[in-house]
Amino acid sequence: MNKGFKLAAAVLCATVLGACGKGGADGQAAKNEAITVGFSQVGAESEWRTANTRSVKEALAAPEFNLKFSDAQQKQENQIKALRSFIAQGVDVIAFSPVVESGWETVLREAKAANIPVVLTDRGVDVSDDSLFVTLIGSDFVEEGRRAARWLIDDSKDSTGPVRIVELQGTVGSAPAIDRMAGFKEVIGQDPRFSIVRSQSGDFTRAKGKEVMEAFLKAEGRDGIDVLFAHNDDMAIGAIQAIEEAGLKPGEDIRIVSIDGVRGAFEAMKAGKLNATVECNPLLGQQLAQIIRDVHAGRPVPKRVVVEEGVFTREQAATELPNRKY
Ligand code: GYE
Repeated sequence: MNKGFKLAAAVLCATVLGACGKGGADGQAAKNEAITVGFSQVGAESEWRTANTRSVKEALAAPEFNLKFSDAQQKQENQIKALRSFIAQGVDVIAFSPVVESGWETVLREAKAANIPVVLTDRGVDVSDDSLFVTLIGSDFVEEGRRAARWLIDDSKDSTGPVRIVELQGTVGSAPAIDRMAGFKEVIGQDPRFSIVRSQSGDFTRAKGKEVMEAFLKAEGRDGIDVLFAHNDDMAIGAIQAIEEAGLKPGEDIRIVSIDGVRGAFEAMKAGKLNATVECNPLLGQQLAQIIRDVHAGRPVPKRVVVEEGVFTREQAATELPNRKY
């Protein structure tokens, strides 16, 4: 900033402050005003997402917050529109869970130019300039993929033969699909018994999970698949239906490991149809609210906040089910 401009800015501030100073009450009102947050959600594609939306809405409630919530129905163009509308409305903070990783530079620059801080939740973005967002609160998806693979290796310790895996991937280009695949492959790749024979996106939904699993079964035959790795529980639950309709026993004829740890997965494990789930916690609302408070107050925040998570198996399902919060 050049000197002349700084001076002009100082004078302007003094003038504005003077105006506010007249009635102290005005200043007070401004201080207690709700923080307006524009939140752009991915969609309502899974049990995980529903729990995440509930958590965000509960934590960003009135009177402390004025939440503008927008559902993108899994389309990036809808999210970009929502972000532009938040910028036009001059919200205090933008928070969003980016459906895919790439293609955000332009709109994030627009937010920066408008001086609106952007907080990422759940999924990350791929940008060259990471000053375009303040922080990312969410899980370590690579580690989740590794955990699924480690469970599988452990569960296969008594077998010597080849293990043919089919993979139901999440939304193409999304951070969890890219990272879970990478983490899983990294660990599986160290053991020559394992091979991924087919891999396709089921877009994180039950319906697509079922459809793609049907195609896998058709292509590989009844005996061609030993294991299903699904990037989320919903796709695994859809696939379980396809496996049963093909006359096979999910959890036995085909072992299944998925990610999220939602209630539906615990029920499927209790019924013996799903072997294990890697936890991915959707209850990010409170942490998000705190980060937004800090950002709004100008306090420093860490660039990355990682959520703590575990792994659950069929043996633990019945005991753990009553404790589940999503
Ligand atoms: O695993 C899946 C959802 O981004 C972590 O999105 C999230 C994923 C979650 O649709 O169920």
